[in-house]
Order: sequence, then structure tokens, then C-alpha cells
Amino acid sequence: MVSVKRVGDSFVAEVSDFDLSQDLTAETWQQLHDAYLEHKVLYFHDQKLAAKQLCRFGERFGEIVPHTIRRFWHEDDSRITVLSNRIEYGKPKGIKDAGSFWHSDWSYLERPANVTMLYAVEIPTEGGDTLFCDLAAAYDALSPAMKERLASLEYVCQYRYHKDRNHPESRWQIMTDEERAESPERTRPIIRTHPETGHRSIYVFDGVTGGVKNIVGLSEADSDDLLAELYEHTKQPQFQYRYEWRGAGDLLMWDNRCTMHAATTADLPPTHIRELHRISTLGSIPA
Ligand SMILES: O=C(O)CCC(=O)C(=O)O
Ligand SMILES: [Fe+2]
Repeated sequence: MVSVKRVGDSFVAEVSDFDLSQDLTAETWQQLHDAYLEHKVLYFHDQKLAAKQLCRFGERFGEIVPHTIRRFWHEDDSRITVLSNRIEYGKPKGIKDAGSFWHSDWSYLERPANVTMLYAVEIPTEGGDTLFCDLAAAYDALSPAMKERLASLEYVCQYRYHKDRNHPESRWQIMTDEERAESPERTRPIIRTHPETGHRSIYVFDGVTGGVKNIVGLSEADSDDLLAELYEHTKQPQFQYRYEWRGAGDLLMWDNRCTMHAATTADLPPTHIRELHRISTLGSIPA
């Protein structure tokens, strides 16, 4: 029996006494997968996972997609991306900050990430927490009238869209023509139905990677107002959970289809070394 304990109000659970490097039986896999769908965010302590073992577990959830930025691929397996603020031989060892703003991974791609896993290699004594928001609970808390209004609305987004294309967070100026061509505008539903559970969630994010431009069919002012209202609604503390990393060997995983998250690494002091191995799997087109 897999031991699972809910730690947040509406989501997040700890799985204890579990070794993720082992071969999973069909029954154990089923229990873990059920826990993942039910709690949306799971964490495990004291794991010991070589690159291949992390990928073998991740693969159970779908195809692991290597990160666009090749220079931070893990040397043992290119499907792993290194997140790190360590400087080695004068060069950054990994991505220093993978997103200190609310987002859901790859929401701007045709097929966004399904699960993301972070495996801790080195954790500072303080700082570097990861924040989560339960977007299914946020949806449930909407008024019936608002649910109805949002049901058929869609928005347009594009990777790193910012009203000011010269804004440093936009990255638009430093992208190659090829990279820009690979990041076209996409239309997304504001309310996403989870393909496995059938539960609905809000699926719109104000972090710059999400690159939300406007809601289709509304005036610019109405679109801006409604987006602001949704961002304010989803960011209420009752939908949130703060994951404080315990140490090396932690494995944290989340379902991007019904949650959003934010790193807090933008201001992590360079003396506080934090290093994680990251994978994401290919999800379905949001609907
Ligand atoms: O570093 C973190 O806490 C989270 C980073 C993140 O957003 C990601 O890996 O998708
Ligand atoms: Fe992320």
C-alpha cells in the first residue's frame, strides 16, 4: 500500500516510505497515479535517483520533452534540464530562475506539459520555496454566473508576449527568427477540462511566459478587466500551498493541467546554492 497523506487544504500530498528507483508493480503504479490525479501535487523525501532512474519514473506519465535551451541539458540524459544558480568555471551550471511568477509549464505550446518533476540535488538552508495554486479549487469557488460567462471564452497567448516587446522579460528581441516562428500565437480556453478526471480548472496565467494577450471577442478594456479579476481570484491564499524544500533527495511533482506554480528563486542570494533536475512530459491540447 502506498502511504499518501494530504498536507494542503484542497491539494498536495506527501508520499512516504517509498523508493522511486524501484520497478513499480502495476498495482503500485495505479495507486501512485490515482494519488497524483487526486492531490495534484505530490512530494517524496530521501530519494536517490540517477538520471536514468528519474527519467524511467517520468516516462510512465508520458513522453519526456527536452527543454528548448540545450546548454542546460543534463550530461547523462538530455531529457533532464539542470536548474541551478551555481557558477562553475565562470559559467552558469543551469537555469538560475525557471519562473518566479505564476505559470503552468509550456501553456503557450501546442501541447503543454502534463506532469513536471523536480528532483533536488542541493537545497539551501533557506529560500527557494516553490509555490502552488489549485486552479480546480479556484474554478469551483467561482459564482455560477461567472462559470457560465467563462465557459465559452478563449484567450490568445504567445510565448513571452509583453505589450512592450523590448521589455527585458519579453525575450522577444533576443530570440532568433526560427525561435519566433516556432512560437506562434495560440488560442486557449479559459476553462480547461482535465482529460483524465473530467474536472474543470481555470487555465489562464499572468506570468510573462504564459504571454496572455487578450480574451477573444471582448474589447481591450473588458478583456483587461476580466483577466485582472481572474488573476486576483486565483491568487487568493486559500488556493495556495508553499512547498519548502527539505533537502537533497526531495522529489516534487505536479499536474500542470489543474495547478499553477511560481518559483521564488529570482532573489535567491548567490551564496544559497540550489540545484535541481527537471523533467516535463508531453500533454494534450487544452480543451
Ligand atoms: O524552481 C522552482 O521552484 C520551480 C521552477 C519551475 O517553474 C519549473 O521548473 O517549471
Ligand atoms: Fe514552471
